[in-house]
Amino acid sequence: MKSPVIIDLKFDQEQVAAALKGAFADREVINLLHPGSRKRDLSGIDYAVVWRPGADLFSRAKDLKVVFSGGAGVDHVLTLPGLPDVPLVRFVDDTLTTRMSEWVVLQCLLHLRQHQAYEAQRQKRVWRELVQPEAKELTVGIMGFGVLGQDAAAKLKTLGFNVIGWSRSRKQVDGFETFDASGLNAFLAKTDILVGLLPLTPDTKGIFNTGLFTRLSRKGPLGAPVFINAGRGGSQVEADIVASINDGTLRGASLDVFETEPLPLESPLWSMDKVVITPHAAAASDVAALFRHVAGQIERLESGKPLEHLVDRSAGY
Ligand code: NDP
Ligand code: OXD
Repeated sequence: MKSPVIIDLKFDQEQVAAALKGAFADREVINLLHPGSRKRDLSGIDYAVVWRPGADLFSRAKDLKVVFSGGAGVDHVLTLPGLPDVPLVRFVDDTLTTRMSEWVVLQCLLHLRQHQAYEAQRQKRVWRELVQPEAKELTVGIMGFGVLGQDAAAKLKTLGFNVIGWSRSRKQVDGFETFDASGLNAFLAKTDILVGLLPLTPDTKGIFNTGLFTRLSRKGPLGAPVFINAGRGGSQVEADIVASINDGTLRGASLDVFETEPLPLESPLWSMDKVVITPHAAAASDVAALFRHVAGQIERLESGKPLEHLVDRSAGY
C-alpha cells in the first residue's frame, strides 16, 4: 500500500484545500490543520510536507522517510526540534523562481528610475525631472548565485544591467562575471545595486551590515549604492541599514524579509521614504505547484531514482 502524505503547512488554508483536490490522486493525504486529524496515528507514514509545522509533528510521525519543505528556504526546518535524520527536499519550481525574478527586476528598476524620489515629489506636488542613467551603466551584484540568483541575473541582463554573481563556490555561468566567497571585496567594489538571495546559515547571519555596505561601489551614476534583500531577514542588520541610509552610505533599500516577521510596528524602516517594504511576499510558494513537485519526487524515489533538490545539512541549505 502506498504511504499517505502528511501536510502541515501554515499557508492559506483555502489555497491548500483547493490545491489538494486532485493532488496525490492515488494516496491518502492527512492535512494536520484539519481538526479531524489531531488524534490521527501518524506512525508508519513515510512523507511530510511542512512549513512551520506543529511542535509535536516529529514525535507523532516517527517513521518519516523524507521531509519536504514547503518553501525554497529551509532554515525554519533545520531548526525544528526532533527533525529526523532523513533526506530533506526543498521546493524548487519555475513558479517560485519566476515570481522572485519579477520582484528583483521590479526593485532594480524602481531604484534605477528613482521611483521613491518621484513618489516623495508627488506627495509635495513637485514637477521635477531627475537624472536618468541607463541600466547598462549600473552593475547589479547578486549575493547568492543559486537557482533564484541566476534566473534573476538572466532577466536583469536582458534589460541591459551589467550583472555579477557571488556564491560560496565559484560558478561558471556564460555571460556573467562570478566570484567565490574569497572574492567578496572585489565583487562588492564593482556593485552599485546589491541583491541578497542568500539562504540563512551560520555563515550568512548578519552578513549585510555597515562593514559590508561601506565596501560597495560609490562610482555608479546614482552615487551611493542600493541594497535589495529577499533572501532571509536574519542575514541583514536592520539597525545598520537604517543608519547607512541616514548617513548616505546607502541610497535606498528594498526589503522583503526582516529580522523579525511581521516587521514590528516600531521599526524605523516603515517610515523611511527611501525604503521599499514588502511582507515576505517576493515569491510565495504556489501550493498546487508544491504538491506537484512533492508528488513527482515521491514518484522518483519509489521508482528507484534519486531525490532532487536535497538539502546539504552541513552547509545549512
Ligand atoms: P540555492 O541553494 O539555489 O542558492 C543559494 C546560493 O547562495 C548559492 O549560490 C550558494 O552558493 C550561495 N551561498 C550559500 N551560502 C553562502 C555563503 N556562506 N557564502 C557565499 N554564498 C553562499 O537557493 P535558492 O536560490 O533557491 O534560494 C535562495 C534563498 O532565497 C532561500 O534559501 C530562501 O532563504 C530565499 N527565498 C526567499 C523567498 C521570498 O519570498 N522572500 C522565496 C524563496 C526563497 P553555492 O552555489 O556555492 O552553493
Ligand atoms: C521560501 C520563502 O523559502 O517563501 O520559499 O521564503
